Amino acid sequence: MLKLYRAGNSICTQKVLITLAEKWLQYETQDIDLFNNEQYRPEYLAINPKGVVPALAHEGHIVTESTLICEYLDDTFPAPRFIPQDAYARTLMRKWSKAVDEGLFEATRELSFSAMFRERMRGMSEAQREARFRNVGDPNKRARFMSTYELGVESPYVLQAIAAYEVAFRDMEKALAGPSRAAKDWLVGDQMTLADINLMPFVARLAYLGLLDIWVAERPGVLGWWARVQELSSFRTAVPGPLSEREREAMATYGARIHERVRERRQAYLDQLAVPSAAA
Ligand SMILES: N[C@@H](CCC(=O)N[C@@H](CS)C(=O)NCC(=O)O)C(=O)O
Repeated sequence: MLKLYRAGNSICTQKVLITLAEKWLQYETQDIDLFNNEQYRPEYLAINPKGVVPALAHEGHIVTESTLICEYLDDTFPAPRFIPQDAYARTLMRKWSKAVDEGLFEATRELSFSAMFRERMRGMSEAQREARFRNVGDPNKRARFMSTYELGVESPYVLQAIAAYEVAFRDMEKALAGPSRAAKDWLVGDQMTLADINLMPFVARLAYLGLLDIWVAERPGVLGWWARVQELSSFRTAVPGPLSEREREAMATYGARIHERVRERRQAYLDQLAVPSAAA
């Protein structure tokens, strides 16, 4: 039997839920309440020493890291297949996973945190908040958390997030609607792969925060992809399905409060990238 350790509205868990739904797999779940620091309880740290969700238990094995869990599921239950068989296509798929793991995940965390979770943490008692920061063992992660908690959308990490999304959407647009090729439905090859599944929750989170237009209003390839994603029953079951009305409202409300400043910071980032003309 498969058992998934998960948290509500966790983007990393959502990738795994989409993969499970695409494969029609049955599984048990255990909820880990991140706002009650359950991820740092010794019994959970024995499952995932990083103190994060998701984690998957299967036949005596524990698999952590959402990208690896999705690959494990695809290798173990290969019908239907979401890892391309062709070696080059598989490499392209993994490039997208790397983009998520090496930049987009933190980008999404920073934006969500600055918009919303920051407010939730403000509502915690001093002791709870301190426990939360103290328990984050990785100094880099703690610095990010504290900066975004203290500075919100003005944090330098939010600028990194804005830049990471810019690069990801630029590359997605190139892959989906590049000028030299006909528009494509999916990022790698003709079929949906783990590259698409990996990205879905990250794009969805921006959409639910009401921030997606900042990056994609003029990217028809990405807009077409996002429209296709929202039609998938696996996506609907895994991502918007479990969200409560309160969670949806919170994302929309808190996202709206930072929209203008995120837009301005993205514009400043683009302006600073622009090469000055020779006449200037
Ligand atoms: N690279 C990991 C990241 C996991 C991760 O950070 N998960 C978040 C939820 S999306 C979490 O558990 N956060 C709790 C915390 O940092 O205290 C993965 O993809 O599984």
